[in-house]
Amino acid sequence: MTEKLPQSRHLATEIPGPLSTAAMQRRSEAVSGGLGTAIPVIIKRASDAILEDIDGNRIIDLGSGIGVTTVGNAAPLVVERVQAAVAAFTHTNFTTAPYMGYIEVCEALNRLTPGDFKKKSLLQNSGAEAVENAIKIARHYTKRPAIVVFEHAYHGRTNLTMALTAKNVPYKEGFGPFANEIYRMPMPYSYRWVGDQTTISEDALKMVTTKIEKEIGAHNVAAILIEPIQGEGGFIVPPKGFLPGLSKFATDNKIVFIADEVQSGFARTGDWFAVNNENVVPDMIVTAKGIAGGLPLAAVTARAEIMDSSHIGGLGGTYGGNPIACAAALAAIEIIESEKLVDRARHLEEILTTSLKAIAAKHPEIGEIRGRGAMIAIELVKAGTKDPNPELMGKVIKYCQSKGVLILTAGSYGNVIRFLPPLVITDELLADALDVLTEAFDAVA
Ligand code: PLZ
Repeated sequence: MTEKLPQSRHLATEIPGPLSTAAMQRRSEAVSGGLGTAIPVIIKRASDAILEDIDGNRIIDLGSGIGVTTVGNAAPLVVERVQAAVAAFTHTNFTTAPYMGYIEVCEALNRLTPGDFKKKSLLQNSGAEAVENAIKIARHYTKRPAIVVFEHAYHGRTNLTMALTAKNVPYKEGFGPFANEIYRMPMPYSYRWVGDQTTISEDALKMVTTKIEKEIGAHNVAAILIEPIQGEGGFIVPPKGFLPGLSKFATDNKIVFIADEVQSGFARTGDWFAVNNENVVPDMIVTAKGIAGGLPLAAVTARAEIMDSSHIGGLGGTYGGNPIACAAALAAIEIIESEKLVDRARHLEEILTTSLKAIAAKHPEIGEIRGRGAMIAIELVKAGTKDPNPELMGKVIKYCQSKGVLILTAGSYGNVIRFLPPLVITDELLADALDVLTEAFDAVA
C-alpha cells in the first residue's frame, strides 16, 4: 500500500501549476464542455483530507468530493478491503449470481437506519438512480401517481430526478421535457421566509398540507420526498417541527415519506442520519455518497412491505451493489463506528462555527451561518441587505484555491459557501483552512 500523504497544506507552484494547466488544455480538447470544474488542477494522489496535484501542491479538501469521502480519501481499511474484493471477483451481477457483500450492506443499512420495524434494502450506483428507484417503488406500493417535492430541492440529473430538482440553471435548462405528476411545495427557508419566524413551522406545514389536499388530493400522493437538510439548495435546515409534522401528515394519509439522505446521511450531520435529530422515522431512506468511502454505491432502505411490493424482476440493474463498492461500504461503516465519526462531526461543527462566527462578526456580508455537524454553510449577501452576493462568493473561493484550500459552493442563488470536510480531518488542518478563509474575507470582502 502507498504511504499516506502528510496532512498539511503545501504550495509547490502557483495553483494551477504548469503541469495542471497543460493537462487542463488536454481536458478541454477531449472532455465534454458540459462539465464544470471547481478547481483547475489534476489530482495525482489523496489521503484523508489532503489532495495532491501533479505539480506537487497539497490542497486541503473541505468538500470530500461533494460529501463522499467522509471516512477520508483512500482510507486504509477501504483500500485494503477493495483490493481484496477486486482480486476475489470483479462482478457477477447480483441478480444473476448473488454474493455476501451485497447482503451484508443491506443488513447494515437495515440496522443503522431509524425505525424498529422490519426493513429491506436495494443497492444502486448513484444517488439519482436510488431516488428514481425510491419513487418507482413508492408508486408501485401505493398505486398512486403523485410525488410531492420542495423548493430548493436537489435529487439528481436523470430525467425523473431533474423533474424532482428545483433549480433550472444549470441542472434543467434545455434538458426537458420532464416527467409529470411532480408537485413542488414551499420550503420553510427561515433566512428568506417572509412570514413570522416564531410560527414558521406551523405556517409552512399548513401551506403544504393545504396545497396537497386542495391541488393534488392526498389520496393521489404516492410519496413526499425531502432532503432533511437541503444540500445543493444551500444547506437549508427545516425549522424544528416541520419534518415531524410532514412525516405525520404522510402517515395519516398513507403516503410514503421518503428522506433523501444522499448528502446529509452517514454521520455527516453528527447523527447517522439527519432525520435522527428530531426522531423522524421515514418509511424510506435514500443513501449514497458517504456510504462507500468514494466508490459508487447508493441504496434505498424502507419498510419490508414496501420493498417487497414489487414483482420479482421489477427491480435490478447491471452494476447496482457491485461487489467492490460493497466491500468499500462495509469498510466505511466499520470506520464510522470504530472511529466514532458521528461524534467527530459534532466536534467539527464547533470548530467550523467558532471560526465562521468570528469572520461574520467582522464581515456583515455573511448573512447566515447554518447547518449541522460537518455540513455547515454560510450565505453571502450584500452588506445590510439580504440580496444574494454571488460575486463575493466567487472571490472568496478563488482566493482560498490560490492558497491551496478547496471549498465548495451551493445555493439556489449561487451565494452559499458550504463546508463538507472529511470527518477524519485533523483539528490542525481544519484550523489552517479556516485561517485561509479568514484571510480571504479580509482580503476581498
Ligand atoms: N440527492 C440530496 O445531494 C447529489 C450533485 C453534484 P448522484 N448531489 C451532488 C452534481 O453537480 O451533479 C445528490 C444529492 C441529493 C441526490 C443526489 C444525486 O446523487 O450520486 O450525484 O446521482
